[in-house]
Amino acid sequence: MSCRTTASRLLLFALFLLLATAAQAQPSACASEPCVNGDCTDTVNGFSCACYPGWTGITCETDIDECESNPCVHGVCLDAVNKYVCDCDPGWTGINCDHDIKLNCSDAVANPGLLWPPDHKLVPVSVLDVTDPNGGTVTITVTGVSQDEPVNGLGDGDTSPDATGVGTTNAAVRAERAGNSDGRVYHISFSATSSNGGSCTGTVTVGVPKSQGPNGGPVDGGALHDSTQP
Ligand SMILES: [Ca+2]
Ligand SMILES: [Ca+2]
Ligand SMILES: [Ca+2]
Repeated sequence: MSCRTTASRLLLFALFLLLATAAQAQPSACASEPCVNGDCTDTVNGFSCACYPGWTGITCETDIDECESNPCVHGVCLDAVNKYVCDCDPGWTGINCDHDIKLNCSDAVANPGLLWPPDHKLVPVSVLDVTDPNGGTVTITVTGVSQDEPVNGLGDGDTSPDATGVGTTNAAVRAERAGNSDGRVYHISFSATSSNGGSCTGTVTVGVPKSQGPNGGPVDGGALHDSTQP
């Protein structure tokens, strides 16, 4: 090894030491912890921040507004860190308040469903089995009553009206039918609302057989006559 080469190497080594010392003397830009909500990395020009989820900005100082896209279809959006929470309007549920809280009126039944004897008395009838999957309290309102026989036809006792209770929780229908027909069927229409805000509508039927025998019916001829008419 020549003397000159050795001198060159020593010079290079000295230069390296000098540079290394100078670099160490430079204060770290990350030392002051500029990234409020993120991880800091020193760069040639200073620092850069890798923001935690939900934060943005040069120093990750800004909480991203996750409500900006209006994700809550039927409710108020509350911004949080890296998420949003929807405060749903009554009657709506789901993460985005886009699920209608529907009641189930399709399984509703009248109680009682059959009336006997046909003594022309008005009998209170309840609507049962309307369910709220969310556990709310269900309120029934009778919206109309109709029947398949005339309100005051032949052979039915000359009474009218044959139903009351529209606008209230329970209907009352008359225990009668035409003696010369196939039995009477009342159609009680109702609406149901839940304390959760859901609602549905439905119809239940109440029958008055012609007789108690196997062929006594009642046979439903349809909702032809308004039972509440005089
Ligand atoms: Ca946010
Ligand atoms: Ca009648
Ligand atoms: Ca009938």
